[in-house]
Amino acid sequence: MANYFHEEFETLPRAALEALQLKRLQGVVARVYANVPFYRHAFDAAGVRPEEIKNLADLQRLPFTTKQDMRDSYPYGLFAAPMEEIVRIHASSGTTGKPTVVGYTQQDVTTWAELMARSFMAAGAHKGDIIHNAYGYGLFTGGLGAHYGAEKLGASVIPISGGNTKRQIMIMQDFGSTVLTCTPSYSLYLAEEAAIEGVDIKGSRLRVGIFGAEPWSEAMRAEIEAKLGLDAIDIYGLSEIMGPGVAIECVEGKQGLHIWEDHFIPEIINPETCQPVGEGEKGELVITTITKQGIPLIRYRTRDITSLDRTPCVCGRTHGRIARLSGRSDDMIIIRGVNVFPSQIESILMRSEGVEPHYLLIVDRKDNLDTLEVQVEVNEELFSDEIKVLQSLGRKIEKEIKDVLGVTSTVKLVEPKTLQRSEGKAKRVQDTRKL
Ligand code: DLL
Repeated sequence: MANYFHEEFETLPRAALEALQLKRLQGVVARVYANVPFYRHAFDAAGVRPEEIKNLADLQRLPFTTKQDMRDSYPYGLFAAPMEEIVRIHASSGTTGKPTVVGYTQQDVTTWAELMARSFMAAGAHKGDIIHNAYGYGLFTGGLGAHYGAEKLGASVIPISGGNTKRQIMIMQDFGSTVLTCTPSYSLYLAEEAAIEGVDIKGSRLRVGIFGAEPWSEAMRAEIEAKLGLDAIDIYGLSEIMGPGVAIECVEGKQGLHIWEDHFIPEIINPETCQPVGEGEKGELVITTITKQGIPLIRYRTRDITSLDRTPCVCGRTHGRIARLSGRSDDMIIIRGVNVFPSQIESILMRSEGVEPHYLLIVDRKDNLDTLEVQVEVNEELFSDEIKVLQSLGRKIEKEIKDVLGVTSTVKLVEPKTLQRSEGKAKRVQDTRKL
């Protein structure tokens, strides 16, 4: 049987969970209507009054909230609590313009720590663990989010943050870290540096890795588990909604990420029509926060693509599971009209022997035609092989990309350790068309 942090809430029967959701939803809708002019105007424009939310289906009568709405209210316009009540501020960097700002009340910070502690337990971590937290500390929610959750769990947390990889390896060995928290790409970088230093990371005390903040694939999980000798668990979250700990896989199932439905109501919509998709179908994840005070969000469009599964899980948790996130609708690259997610290419690359999980997609436009170059590292052995062997592997991957995705590409197999490594979110796409 699984270990729970909040057994009662994590295993609530569906009917009780929905009753709780409705009560909390009614509360938050009334609160934002009273306190946030943006929502008052938006609900009035949609012709819905808070008291008309009588069941969970009524949620669909409310308008969506978008990242643009957050930008337009920069920095504090969507806050529903007075500034004196806000004890923490985080922000997500964003690639364009101003960051998206979020504020937490004391209660929000407590809820977050509890949900992260829940997430740690679902992943198989517990009191007594030594948690090596290599998510960046700062405005990014990864570092502090995991930190307070680890403390709430009662584990010992090493607030190492990102960077200085050699030192991280030494500390991990000397301090006896049992749990690693960082981006999946950084975990591989750590494994690679450990090998250079002659450290047997696979033989270390690490038992669980809790990886998220960027898309990764099932193939990458296999690679990480093989190189680091741990259970690699997928964790999801976004600063707008809370930070890490919105959803996580359970170590028993590793089949989708439980989204904590007593705090968040998930919906999956067709991003074009904004209508709900059929059960189990893929679409854009929309989340309503039902307990947040600082900045509650109603029907927030995450842009993340997934599906929702409410079939029972082996771990006994009753909260629905979202499928591994295949990418953001705005990370999707359109090459000659074909929609491509970097994670799809990653899956193809990872199937090839000798190919390393370090890659970069370069999209360009030549003579009005989009071009895709896939740069990927190969291991030493392959790289020192005959040029013919390399060429034939490159062609094999090109063919597979064409067969699976319908896109023509040029695959460039590059020398080991030449592509840029990242301590946080990996940069997988360089789209020079926009320049
Ligand atoms: O990345 C929060 C986080 C920190 C999650 C640490 C997990 C671990 P943001 O910087 O606001 O917050 O970025 C949120 O990152 O909308 C997704 O597109 C992406 N993302 C987060 N987790 C995953 C994941 C944090 N497990 C954005 N798989 C989200 C795929 C993910 N994408």
